[in-house]
Amino acid sequence: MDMHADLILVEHDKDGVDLAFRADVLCGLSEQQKAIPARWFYDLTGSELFEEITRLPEYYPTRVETELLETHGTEIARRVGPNRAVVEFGSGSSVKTPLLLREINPAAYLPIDISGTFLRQSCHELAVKFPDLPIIPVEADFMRAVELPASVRDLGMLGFFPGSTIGNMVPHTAVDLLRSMRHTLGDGSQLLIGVDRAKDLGRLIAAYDDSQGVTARFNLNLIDRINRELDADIPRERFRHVVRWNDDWSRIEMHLEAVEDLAFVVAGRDFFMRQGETIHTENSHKYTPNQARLLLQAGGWTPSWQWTDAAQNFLIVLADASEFRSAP
Ligand code: AVI
Repeated sequence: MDMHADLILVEHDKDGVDLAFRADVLCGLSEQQKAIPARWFYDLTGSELFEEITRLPEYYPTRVETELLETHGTEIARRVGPNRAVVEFGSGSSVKTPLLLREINPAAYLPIDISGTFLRQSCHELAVKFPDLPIIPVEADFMRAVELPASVRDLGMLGFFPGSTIGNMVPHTAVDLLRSMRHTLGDGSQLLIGVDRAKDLGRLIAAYDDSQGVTARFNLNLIDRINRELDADIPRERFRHVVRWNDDWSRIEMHLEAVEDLAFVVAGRDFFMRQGETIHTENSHKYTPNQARLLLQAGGWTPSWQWTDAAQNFLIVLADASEFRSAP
């Protein structure tokens, strides 16, 4: 296997505290509307809980997107063409990534992830399934443009961003990311991206507030992580998982709501919360197909084809890197 690794970007203090995590939590808890970026959900327990979420009957996105890749794999392969380098933004899913790779017969596979641990693990699993495919892990923050190794620069590129993770970003951040992807992948590249569709509210709320309480545990696990890693004493049992639809932003929001007035300490700093006050922990934007295409256009991508399911739950869009033009 051809290995390439950029320098790791995560900084820790002498006690092993992730400095970016501490900064985000202290800053987020000091705001009027308390908020912590959703990326901090994914410690080991959070990642396991997310895997569990993807198997829940109410959580349709993973299932539907996988079915779309299965059903339309041949057509996706025809539109993409062979011998591309597949650049996945994230460590890769154990199901969806092999499905795509098997169909399109690429020249190389490059997953980009900030977490070296997840990256190495998923590359190892893929190398077993695809022994002849050059797999080149890139340890980097894909929210910024990433310089890909020289060995693949002459290949046509296909970016792959499944899972509707784009929906976890507010639109201006989503557009910034799409532009970074455009820079990373270069002229002549393509992007295959999964987007969750706007739909019936009952269906959406159920997907984020499941009957087995797995999503609630996923949300509350953030408190456990803060307590464990940032020397904090937030009383987890005094919080409840809350899911709201924000119509102005067309998004599901997850919050942690204080069930009574609370005081706690995080990394030596005192915080207070009133009963009913919340910590906003996640946004999951839902797009109509037109909105999704507009978002891609704004990010430097011209949609060329799209696939959706009969129930219109989920959308996979294939787009070409737009030519740079200044007018009108
Ligand atoms: C990772 N992301 C696309 C998931 C979503 O649906 O927004 C995260 C998630 N949060 C709660 N359930 C799933």
